[in-house]
Amino acid sequence: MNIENMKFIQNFKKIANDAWLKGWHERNGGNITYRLTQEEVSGVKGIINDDSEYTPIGVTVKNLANEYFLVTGSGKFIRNMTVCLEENAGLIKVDEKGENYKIVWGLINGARPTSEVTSHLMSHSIKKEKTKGTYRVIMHSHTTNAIALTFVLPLDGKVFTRELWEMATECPVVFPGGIGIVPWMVPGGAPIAEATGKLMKKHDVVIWAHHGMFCAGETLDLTFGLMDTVEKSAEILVKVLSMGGKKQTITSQNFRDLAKDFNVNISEEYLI
Ligand code: 2HA
Ligand code: ZN
Repeated sequence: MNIENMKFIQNFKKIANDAWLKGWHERNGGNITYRLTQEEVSGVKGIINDDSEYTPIGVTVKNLANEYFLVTGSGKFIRNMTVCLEENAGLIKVDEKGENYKIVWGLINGARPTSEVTSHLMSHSIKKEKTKGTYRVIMHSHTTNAIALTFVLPLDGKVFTRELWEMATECPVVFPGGIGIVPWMVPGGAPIAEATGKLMKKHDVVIWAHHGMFCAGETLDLTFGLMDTVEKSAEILVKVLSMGGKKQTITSQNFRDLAKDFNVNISEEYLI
């Protein structure tokens, strides 16, 4: 079977293109990774090349031993994922210790996995543990409005969560776990991966101040939808602040009523 016809590849290209059209991925900005299912790994067995060298991940992710990921390439443009996937993305395999990875398909002509591969794998590891393996996607986007807010709001996850929940009624239903904030850090290494991973224990959404957003989810569609919902809410907040700020809003009691009717758990820490 041609890998390009496989459903997960088609879904990956679809959300990459949708995210590009949203304006979240200028030049080589942002990166997406997907952990393959057992069936998908079996499906690609015939085309993978096991000969490449291992590269250190930079952190240890024991529970990802022998897992396969579809990853975008370092310096590659999200808008080109639909043009030629094997030039711009590839499959990597993690070794049995969870310390190294190797490229087994794609990333041709000397391309490397995303510069944020350490943050992605760290977050995958934490989500796999926390969700008993149901989460498979990490997406990092340069979402304009969420970034803009990191210049204005205090860099406090409780403040971001509450402000963004208030901007759209469905928000606490879509991200009841709230948002974590990483203060500005040098991207691309183990320290920012550890900081992001720590927040991923509690949240599906982590914002990197003055840089972008990380979202985690079960499927490519759900993860894109989460990113889209948070960014839409951030856009409303930017408009509200530009019009002079809130004159009325959704109250803590409104949120409690919503939680009851929609059967979601909303932590009281956001409802003070
Ligand atoms: O350029 O988004 O964070 C890729 C990135 C780095
Ligand atoms: Zn980035």
